[in-house]
Amino acid sequence: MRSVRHLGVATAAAALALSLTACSDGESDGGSGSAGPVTIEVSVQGGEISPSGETVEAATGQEVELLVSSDIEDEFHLHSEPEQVFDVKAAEDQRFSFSIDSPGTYEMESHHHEVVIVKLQVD
Ligand SMILES: [Cu+2]
Repeated sequence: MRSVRHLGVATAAAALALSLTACSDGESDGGSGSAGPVTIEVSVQGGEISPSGETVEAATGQEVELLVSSDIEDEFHLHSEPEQVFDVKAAEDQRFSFSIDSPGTYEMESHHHEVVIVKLQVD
Protein backbone atom coordinates (compact mmCIF):
# COMPACT_ATOMS: atom_id res chain seq x y z
CA MET A 1 0.00 0.00 0.00
CA ARG A 2 2.54 2.56 -1.16
CA SER A 3 0.01 5.34 -1.61
CA VAL A 4 -1.27 5.03 1.94
CA ARG A 5 2.24 5.19 3.32
CA HIS A 6 3.05 8.29 1.30
CA LEU A 7 -0.14 9.93 2.45
CA GLY A 8 0.82 9.27 6.07
CA VAL A 9 4.21 10.88 5.61
CA ALA A 10 2.69 13.93 3.96
CA THR A 11 0.15 14.30 6.76
CA ALA A 12 2.82 14.07 9.42
CA ALA A 13 4.89 16.72 7.66
CA ALA A 14 1.89 19.01 7.37
CA ALA A 15 1.05 18.54 11.04
CA LEU A 16 4.62 19.32 12.01
CA ALA A 17 4.62 22.49 9.93
CA LEU A 18 1.32 23.52 11.50
CA SER A 19 2.59 22.98 15.01
CA LEU A 20 5.68 25.06 14.30
CA THR A 21 3.77 28.02 12.92
CA ALA A 22 0.56 28.03 14.95
CA CYS A 23 1.34 27.15 18.51
CA SER A 24 -1.14 29.45 20.21
CA ASP A 25 -4.27 29.69 18.12
CA GLY A 26 -6.41 28.27 20.90
CA GLU A 27 -7.63 25.21 19.06
CA SER A 28 -8.26 22.31 21.35
CA ASP A 29 -6.93 19.22 19.65
CA GLY A 30 -8.25 16.74 22.13
CA GLY A 31 -5.27 15.45 23.98
CA SER A 32 -2.06 15.50 21.99
CA GLY A 33 -0.29 16.67 25.11
CA SER A 34 -0.17 20.27 23.91
CA ALA A 35 0.47 22.65 26.79
CA GLY A 36 -1.16 25.66 25.15
CA PRO A 37 -4.21 27.25 26.71
CA VAL A 38 -7.75 26.25 25.89
CA THR A 39 -9.51 29.40 24.76
CA ILE A 40 -13.26 29.76 25.16
CA GLU A 41 -14.87 32.71 23.44
CA VAL A 42 -18.01 33.85 25.21
CA SER A 43 -20.46 36.35 23.77
CA VAL A 44 -23.20 38.05 25.78
CA GLN A 45 -25.29 40.20 23.47
CA GLY A 46 -28.92 41.26 23.70
CA GLY A 47 -29.71 38.73 26.41
CA GLU A 48 -28.22 35.82 24.46
CA ILE A 49 -25.17 33.95 25.61
CA SER A 50 -23.01 31.76 23.48
CA PRO A 51 -21.88 29.07 23.92
CA SER A 52 -24.84 27.56 25.75
CA GLY A 53 -23.92 24.48 27.71
CA GLU A 54 -21.40 22.93 25.34
CA THR A 55 -18.74 20.64 26.73
CA VAL A 56 -15.16 21.88 26.53
CA GLU A 57 -12.28 19.55 27.31
CA ALA A 58 -9.14 20.54 29.15
CA ALA A 59 -6.31 18.69 30.79
CA THR A 60 -5.68 18.83 34.51
CA GLY A 61 -3.67 21.96 35.25
CA GLN A 62 -3.99 23.27 31.70
CA GLU A 63 -4.60 26.98 31.37
CA VAL A 64 -8.14 27.82 30.30
CA GLU A 65 -8.65 31.29 28.94
CA LEU A 66 -12.00 33.01 28.69
CA LEU A 67 -12.33 35.70 26.06
CA VAL A 68 -15.54 37.52 26.88
CA SER A 69 -17.43 40.17 24.97
CA SER A 70 -20.52 41.39 26.75
CA ASP A 71 -23.05 44.20 26.46
CA ILE A 72 -23.93 44.06 30.17
CA GLU A 73 -22.24 43.47 33.50
CA ASP A 74 -22.48 39.85 34.54
CA GLU A 75 -20.89 37.35 36.87
CA PHE A 76 -19.60 34.04 35.60
CA HIS A 77 -19.32 31.40 38.21
CA LEU A 78 -17.17 28.30 37.78
CA HIS A 79 -18.32 25.48 40.01
CA SER A 80 -14.85 24.18 40.71
CA GLU A 81 -13.34 23.71 44.13
CA PRO A 82 -12.69 26.31 45.26
CA GLU A 83 -15.34 28.12 43.27
CA GLN A 84 -14.17 30.86 40.96
CA VAL A 85 -16.05 34.00 40.04
CA PHE A 86 -15.31 36.22 37.07
CA ASP A 87 -16.66 39.76 37.12
CA VAL A 88 -17.69 40.56 33.59
CA LYS A 89 -18.06 44.14 32.52
CA ALA A 90 -19.93 45.60 29.59
CA ALA A 91 -16.91 45.51 27.30
CA GLU A 92 -15.25 43.65 24.46
CA ASP A 93 -12.43 41.14 24.71
CA GLN A 94 -12.07 40.69 28.45
CA ARG A 95 -9.66 37.92 29.36
CA PHE A 96 -9.86 35.68 32.38
CA SER A 97 -7.69 32.66 32.90
CA PHE A 98 -7.66 29.81 35.33
CA SER A 99 -6.81 26.15 35.60
CA ILE A 100 -8.38 23.21 37.37
CA ASP A 101 -6.30 20.74 39.32
CA SER A 102 -8.78 17.89 39.80
CA PRO A 103 -10.37 15.78 37.07
CA GLY A 104 -14.12 16.15 36.77
CA THR A 105 -16.87 18.05 35.02
CA TYR A 106 -17.44 21.63 36.10
CA GLU A 107 -20.20 23.95 34.99
CA MET A 108 -19.63 27.60 34.36
CA GLU A 109 -22.76 29.65 34.76
CA SER A 110 -23.87 33.15 34.08
CA HIS A 111 -25.60 34.26 37.23
CA HIS A 112 -27.27 37.17 35.53
CA HIS A 113 -28.94 34.94 32.96
CA GLU A 114 -29.00 31.78 35.09
CA VAL A 115 -27.76 29.58 32.30
CA VAL A 116 -24.85 27.20 31.90
CA ILE A 117 -22.31 28.61 29.46
CA VAL A 118 -19.92 25.69 29.20
CA LYS A 119 -19.26 22.42 30.95
CA LEU A 120 -15.56 21.95 31.46
CA GLN A 121 -14.53 18.35 31.26
CA VAL A 122 -11.14 18.05 32.90
CA ASP A 123 -9.17 14.84 32.48
CU1 LIG B 1 -22.98 29.28 40.06
